Amino acid sequence: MEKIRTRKLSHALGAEILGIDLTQPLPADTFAQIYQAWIDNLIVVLPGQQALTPQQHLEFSRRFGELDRNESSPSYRMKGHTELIELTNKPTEEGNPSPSRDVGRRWHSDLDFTLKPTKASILWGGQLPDVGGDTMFANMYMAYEALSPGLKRTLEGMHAVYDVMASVRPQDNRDPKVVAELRELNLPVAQPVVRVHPESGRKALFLSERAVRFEDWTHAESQPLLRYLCEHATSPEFVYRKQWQAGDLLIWDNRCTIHQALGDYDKRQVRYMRRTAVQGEPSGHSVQA
Ligand SMILES: O=C(O)CCC(=O)C(=O)O
Ligand SMILES: [Fe+2]
Repeated sequence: MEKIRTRKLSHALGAEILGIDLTQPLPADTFAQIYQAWIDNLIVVLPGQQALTPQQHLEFSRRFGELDRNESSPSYRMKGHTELIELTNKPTEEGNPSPSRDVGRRWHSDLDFTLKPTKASILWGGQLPDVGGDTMFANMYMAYEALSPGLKRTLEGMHAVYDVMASVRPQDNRDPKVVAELRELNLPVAQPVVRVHPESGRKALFLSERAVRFEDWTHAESQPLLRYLCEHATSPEFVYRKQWQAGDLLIWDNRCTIHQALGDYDKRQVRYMRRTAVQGEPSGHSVQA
């Protein structure tokens, strides 16, 4: 059995694996090593996948589990592919602005605003601007472990209420039709603030800038602690900043990380990404707005 070689990308999280070509058959034992590297490092990057077709992207993703059909945001779907979304600033074939041009500008875990938050997200960089278009990731195990015993006890059993509207910043250039669609399709849910990772068995903080209050707390009561926890979790020592190369395939674990797409690039240049999402365990419950 050939052993894969990993190289750490930062102190907090991320590893790169070289020598994988996903246009070729991938033996089960090689996949098992990639999967374990992903569990251990939270993020795995497979560079050099320029030739990856949508079909190959889907097939590789299915090895992680059942894919999400993007019912919470149908506008981002790639034409003819329910399970693939396009994240790009490139105008549509009809010449309209891309519906996904400003997705992910606030810290979040994918589908944290639904009752089935994502397990793995698998993002392929097709075309990148000359500089920037980076994505930041934070290690939520580390964020949890660094809290005081007192705050850990307080958070145990608490839930945070997520509102999809909190994913949209006022300064973003979002399509009003897409914002209305997000609102209509996604009612508020509450998620536990501390989750036990089903595979590693470790506790992770589960919280993001899409949380608007704690359940059974008022907005005013919730704000200072929400802000503190998000700031804490995204401290530089828990963060990795991904600078993309075309052909990078990045797999992240949404159960123990949060991320943010920076938009730090010249919007006259094209950034074109495709992504799948692997369904996670059901989590949380519905709440009144
Ligand atoms: O475009 C990116 O870098 C990431 C966007 C995002 O939040 C996602 O793909 O889930
Ligand atoms: Fe995301």
